[in-house]
Amino acid sequence: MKEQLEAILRTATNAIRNSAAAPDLEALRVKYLGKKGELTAILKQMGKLTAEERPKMGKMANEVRASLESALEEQAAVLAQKALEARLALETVDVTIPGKAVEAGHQHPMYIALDEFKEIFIDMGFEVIDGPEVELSEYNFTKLNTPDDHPAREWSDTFYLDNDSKTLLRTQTSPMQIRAIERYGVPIRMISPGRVYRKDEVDATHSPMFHQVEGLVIDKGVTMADLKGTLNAVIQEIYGSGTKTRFRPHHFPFTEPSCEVDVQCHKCGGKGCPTCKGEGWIEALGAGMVHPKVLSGCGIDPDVYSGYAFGFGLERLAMARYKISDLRLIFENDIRFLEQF
Ligand code: 2NL
Repeated sequence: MKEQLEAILRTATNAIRNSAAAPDLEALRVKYLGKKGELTAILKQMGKLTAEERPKMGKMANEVRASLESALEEQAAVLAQKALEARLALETVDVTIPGKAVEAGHQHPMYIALDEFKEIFIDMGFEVIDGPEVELSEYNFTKLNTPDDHPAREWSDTFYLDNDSKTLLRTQTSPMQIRAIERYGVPIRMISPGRVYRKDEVDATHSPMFHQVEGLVIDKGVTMADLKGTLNAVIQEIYGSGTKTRFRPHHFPFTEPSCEVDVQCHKCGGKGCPTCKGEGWIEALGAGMVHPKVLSGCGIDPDVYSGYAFGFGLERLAMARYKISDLRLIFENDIRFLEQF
């Protein structure tokens, strides 16, 4: 019997130490220590022993049971630890895996140009003021000395929003300048950039929506010399110092006198080339002295105050600045185009 008990201790301990999972361990406990287990089977044979051997074998059997129970406990702890380690390994987050790159875009080239432009004027003490795109005809036309019968008010040119031609999509940003005069009074020194709308067919140089920047200065004693001096200074900033300009007489209903300002062609230096269409000059903007009727319409005495104003298309400026050949590229938002700036 002694040999049997020693054999059980050996094989059972081995089996326990080698078991790989908790259910195996339970099966071993049943196999050796259970009611129908091997150790129990041996104890049932105790009756056959002599009175002298019985207590010895009983003691030995108890020691084997205790030893196997503690082996089972130890192995259970080992397996639990292994299971935990396996789970942790499985759930590890690999912080070294590169993340998904966020593709950041950038400002649209035309707005880069606008920001540079605003900066130039802010440095000269101008304020930037914007306003509504849906306007009253009164502000878009009447207060700008463009009466009811003026051809600029044609239905064929303007997006009216009602049958009485009272509301419209502004055709210029000047109505906001009128609003600014009325709200803040004079003296005033401002620029007013924004979207404007005209019934034009889309082509390489036209779009029914485009951006305009207008400027306005009203104070006592403002003259055409201030207009020329300021615009010349701005053009040197935008087109490079030494750029030659030409002020040509023109007509706008809201200014008197009026002019258009050309810059000498940067490509040919004035000789004439495809860029300037053989002219040697490229039209940059329109300007003039604010019409006395516009001033008095805003409640300002034209005998005391005078001012100048100007306006130009932002797309055209950006196209010249970045050598963009087709206006449509500015609006199509083709990534391949935008990425170049
Ligand atoms: C052009 C020329 C111009 C103005 C805009 C203006 C505004 C007020 C009073 C008087 Cl509040 N004038 N704006 C003046 C001259 C020219 O724009 O070629 N625009 C597309």
